[in-house]
Amino acid sequence: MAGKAHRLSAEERDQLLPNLRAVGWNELEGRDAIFKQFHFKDFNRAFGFMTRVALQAEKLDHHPEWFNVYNKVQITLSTHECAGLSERDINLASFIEQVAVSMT
Ligand code: H2B
Repeated sequence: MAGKAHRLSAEERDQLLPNLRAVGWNELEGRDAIFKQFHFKDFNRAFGFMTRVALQAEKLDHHPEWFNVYNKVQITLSTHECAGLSERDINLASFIEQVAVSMT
């Protein structure tokens, strides 16, 4: 991972978050993180999605917080290194969206 993560500035948020908001990502209350819940047809789809995200997360060395029950996957993204939202979260969320679209 090149460079140190920094918390996104207000200007960076204005620029980077609208696209993610438009597809259902929201900022958490009381914590500098973004959240989205996904629904799939069944557990196989949900876990296939998680597997693809997991491999990319490991490659990026940037990992989601997530919770799965059957066909539901809840994901929270935040960067421990800067205790808040960084560009790494935006990039991982964009990747997650691509995978989700291909799994539905
Ligand atoms: N994931 C997330 N979400 N934030 C981090 O700061 C982070 C991570 N740091 N995965 C990585 C691993 C770090 O612990 C290693 C040592 O680079």
